Amino acid sequence: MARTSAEVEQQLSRLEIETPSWGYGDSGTRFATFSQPGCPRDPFERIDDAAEVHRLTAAAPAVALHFPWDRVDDVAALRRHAESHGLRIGAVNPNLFQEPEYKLGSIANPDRAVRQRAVAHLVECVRIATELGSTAQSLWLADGVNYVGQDDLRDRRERILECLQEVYAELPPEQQLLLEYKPFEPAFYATDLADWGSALLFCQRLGERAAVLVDIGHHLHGANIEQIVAILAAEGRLGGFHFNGRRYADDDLIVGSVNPFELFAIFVELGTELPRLTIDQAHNVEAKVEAMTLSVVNVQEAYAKALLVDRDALAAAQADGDVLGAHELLLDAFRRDVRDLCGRVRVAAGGVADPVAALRESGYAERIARERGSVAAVSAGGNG
Ligand code: AOS
Ligand code: ZN
Ligand code: ZN
Ligand code: ZN
Repeated sequence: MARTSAEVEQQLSRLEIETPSWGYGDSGTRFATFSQPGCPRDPFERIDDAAEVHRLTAAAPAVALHFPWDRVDDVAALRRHAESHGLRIGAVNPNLFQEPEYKLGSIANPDRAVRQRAVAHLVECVRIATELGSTAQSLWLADGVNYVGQDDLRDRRERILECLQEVYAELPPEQQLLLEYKPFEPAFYATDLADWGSALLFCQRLGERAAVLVDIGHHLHGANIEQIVAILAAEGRLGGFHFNGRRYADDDLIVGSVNPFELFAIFVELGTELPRLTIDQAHNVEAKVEAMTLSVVNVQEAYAKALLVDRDALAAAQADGDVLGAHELLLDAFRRDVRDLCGRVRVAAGGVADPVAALRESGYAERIARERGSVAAVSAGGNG
């Protein structure tokens, strides 16, 4: 039987999405960064923006942080600030890509001293996460090589494994180690953690609390992300998502803006066993808080539609070999208009029916622009 509306609403009200602190700051391409008025000036203001998204959607109670970008003298104050806004700290994201000494890699670097400093940063992030009450280290490695023969691919794997083992040994029991893969960029010939398989192999070598993080934009064209989800979930190694929209590569656009059917299919695959769901977007030209709000709404709608799938009928159609009958059950759910249903869930949880409209009416963007001012010019390319 299909779930009733009330059952769907009940399940949907448990959906929790993390928004990324870095998604509220200015970001750009390698060509330019267009600074927006009201751009948060520090981690506290980034948390304020995350709080606004949660106030409207009632589904974004956690904020993922990035170090050193979110570094402050008093880490406990950051936690208190988040909690005073009804938020908790989500995953901690160490930075292994910005130091000039990482030119040839961080934990895959041929130079042992560089690897040791990278590990020291990772261990420091474990300590920061503990202080913040965070339950995950979320690692993305920019490590890779640009040319055939540039470095020994097997040695690089060994170096990574050794370093990750050191970090894993430092993890307190409540923290997971999430490994994010990406096929290319910034390296163009061989990325050390290029796909879900490479990430999974490392996780299996590390231990039970290591799991794979799937970023929607980190796949080659035609990749079947929902099947990757099925495999990782079946292996107990699906650590979570970085949600965003992509058409070409790591575009980091609004979730569901390019391929809402894929997002829906991912939620169908997940069922009600949801892993950590984080948004990872870089807003270059769109209004940031609004973009993040719309992403949360799009995720809610995709999940609501997936919850409407008649699972019993689907299982029966699949068992009968009813190819299009099964497919049509998914289409039926995908075509449902769930906007009112999602609005009711948000209102019941203390949010609003139409978050994007409410955000515009509230004048939040104008207020932060007034209070925080603006960095007028176009600056050199920032990080996405
Ligand atoms: C990079 O492409 C990734 O998606 C990472 O998740 C990255 O760490 C994130 O954008 C924050 O820097
Ligand atoms: Zn605040
Ligand atoms: Zn990501
Ligand atoms: Zn990315």
